Amino acid sequence: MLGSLEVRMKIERVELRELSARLRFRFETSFGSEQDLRKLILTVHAEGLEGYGEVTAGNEPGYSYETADTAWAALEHYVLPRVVGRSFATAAELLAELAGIRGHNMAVAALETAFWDLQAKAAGVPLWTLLGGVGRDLPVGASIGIQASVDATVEQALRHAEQGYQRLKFKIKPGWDVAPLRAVRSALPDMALSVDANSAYRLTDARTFQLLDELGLDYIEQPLAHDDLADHVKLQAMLATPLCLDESVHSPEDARKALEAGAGRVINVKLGRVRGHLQARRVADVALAFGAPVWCGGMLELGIGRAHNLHMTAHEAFTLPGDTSSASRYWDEDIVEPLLEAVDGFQRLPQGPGLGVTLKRELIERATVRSLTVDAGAA
Ligand code: OSB
Ligand code: MG
Repeated sequence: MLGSLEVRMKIERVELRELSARLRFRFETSFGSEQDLRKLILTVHAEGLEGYGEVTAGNEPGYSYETADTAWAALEHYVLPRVVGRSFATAAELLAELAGIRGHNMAVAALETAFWDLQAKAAGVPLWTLLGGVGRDLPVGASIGIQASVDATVEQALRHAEQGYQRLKFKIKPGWDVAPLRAVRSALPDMALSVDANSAYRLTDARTFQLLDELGLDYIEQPLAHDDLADHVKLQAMLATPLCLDESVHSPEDARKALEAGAGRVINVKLGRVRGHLQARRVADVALAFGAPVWCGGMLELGIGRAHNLHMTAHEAFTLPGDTSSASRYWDEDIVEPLLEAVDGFQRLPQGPGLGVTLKRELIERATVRSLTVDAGAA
């Protein structure tokens, strides 16, 4: 019992919305290319307060089997009916109620993170304090999509380095890897660089990674299959560069097994992928126990998800720059105030109770494609 920080709250009503959001750039990865994104946000009403959560699924099942549509269906049919009208004192209690739902972590995380926002608002404290974080400015990098040419890649690299980003990560795919990274390395000899393959390679591509190994990258993110650890162990043994796992880690148990086996040495934590703040903190604790650095990944979030990422990143295990770059890189207008902007390569922790952001309601209304309200009376 955390005493006054733990408040039993009855979930009276949940509003789910799908928003249409256009990125300022087309974002290409090894699994596809997107610009017009379908984003789900939810508002949980309890004890006169509002908690906010965001679904981080993409439009298509390329990064994960979850999509905006599967998350909508999971929330409507399985998640919300189990919790609306019920009271919970902790996120652990809330997750226990949802234990019968296998997977659909991004759908569950939207609710779980909104519940944390409510708890922090009830306690009158910023969310990061409730999560056990350390008050500090958060170093951030930028994730740069596959570009049309090597020159365009170098240009992006120079632009983002000039903006102060503390690590640049480049998306790669077979046939688009060594050449662009060599060019970026010679343009920025001292910059912290990484690559993210989003599972596009196989162990038979080891030669490519041996060439990348010569470029002094901070890490190579998720080179092999999303459901693989065994081949990651073999690849890691051939390389000096640490492997970083993203798609392979859905739980603290996954993180422990991966680090024990030597499948990687760095962990990317994403709230949606691991089911929310409580599990994210447990993943971070596992990594800390292994001495493996952790950082906060991104899913092209709107302001609600971006704010949740920042609060999560306050945990002491998050020592490497995250992907939580400036909101204005992604969007002409974001749905929250204040705008979450990096200054000289650091994001500030939002202050004020809970998430520490307010919703721009008119903008959200205009962007809404569909909405659903589940309330205690109807549930
Ligand atoms: O693998 O980290 C990834 C975006 C969508 C899906 C997966 C990934 C990403 C990114 C972008 O790398 C991170 C961001 O800038 O939000
Ligand atoms: Mg990744």
